[in-house]
Amino acid sequence: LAAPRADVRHQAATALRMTFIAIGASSSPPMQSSAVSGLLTQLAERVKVEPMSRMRKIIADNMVASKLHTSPHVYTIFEIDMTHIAGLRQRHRQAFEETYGTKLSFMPFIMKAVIKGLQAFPVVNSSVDGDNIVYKQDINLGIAVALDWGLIVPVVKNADGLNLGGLARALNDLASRARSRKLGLDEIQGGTFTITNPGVFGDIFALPIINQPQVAIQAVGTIAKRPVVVTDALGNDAIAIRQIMYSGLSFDHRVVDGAVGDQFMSVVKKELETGTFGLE
Ligand code: CO6
Repeated sequence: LAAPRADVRHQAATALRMTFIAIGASSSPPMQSSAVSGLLTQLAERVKVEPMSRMRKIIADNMVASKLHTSPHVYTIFEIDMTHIAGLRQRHRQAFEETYGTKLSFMPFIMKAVIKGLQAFPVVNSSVDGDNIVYKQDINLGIAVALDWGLIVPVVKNADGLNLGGLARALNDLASRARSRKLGLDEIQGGTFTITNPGVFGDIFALPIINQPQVAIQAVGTIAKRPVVVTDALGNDAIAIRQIMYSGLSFDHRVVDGAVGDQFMSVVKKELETGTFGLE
């Protein structure tokens, strides 16, 4: 069917608006204004209007509350050389899977490095309560998991007590149950810091919105081979192919100053570039 001409659509929309005004003035229950404007919009433009799902609405409300009404966001981006981690992963992948019965992706390494950063700078693992800073004694890592129908952030509780195998098991279990809608309410609560990995979609770097009541969130971009300048022990420069990742930290300037955000990221970077992760 051909779409009605714009003037016809406009006349229809006007007629419908009059009808709604008349209905609104009668004793029938008033129609919700969003439903009315949705119908009018459908008539006036070629669009499809659908109500937000419950999950979409919660995400929308939380994002507005965090960014506009709660945390003054500050951002920093670090370049991290993941060649060392890629090598560790390659060398230990098979034995790891045999020992722990789960795959070894980049994420458990990133989680471990983040834990080290949070231990060095506990304010990044805090919350704000009125005029108080609440330092969380446990490190509960929220991990953003993309779903076909939205986004959820299950929490690896007491992540600082887990080794690489424990982190990988917890992450893969939570992510797979998130995707099959089998998470309990307590498994999406109590996070003290969040990591999001939009790098799986090819994202170079991201500056995400803080997941309240936390004060920081780290995003990891795609890990890709890039030409970089390296300097050897004698001071000679060369261009080398390295596995580079850009990682963004969004933090709440009420309690985390720029220097602390950067120092936290320096610890994460150093750990990822040189740490042994209990593997070697
Ligand atoms: N770079 C390159 N390759 C990657 C990366 C990065 N950053 N991350 C994972 N991978 C690879 C990984 O190694 C796997 O490859 P193979 O080893 O060859 O199998 C593959 O991608 C799939 O990884 P997988 O998703 O299975 O596992 P991973 O443990 O790395 O991640 C997850 C688990 C739950 C974090 C992830 O699956 C996921 O859902 N990520 C999306 C997170 C998301 O949607 N975040 C919110 C939106 S983004 O907030 C955002 C500010 C904005 C933009």
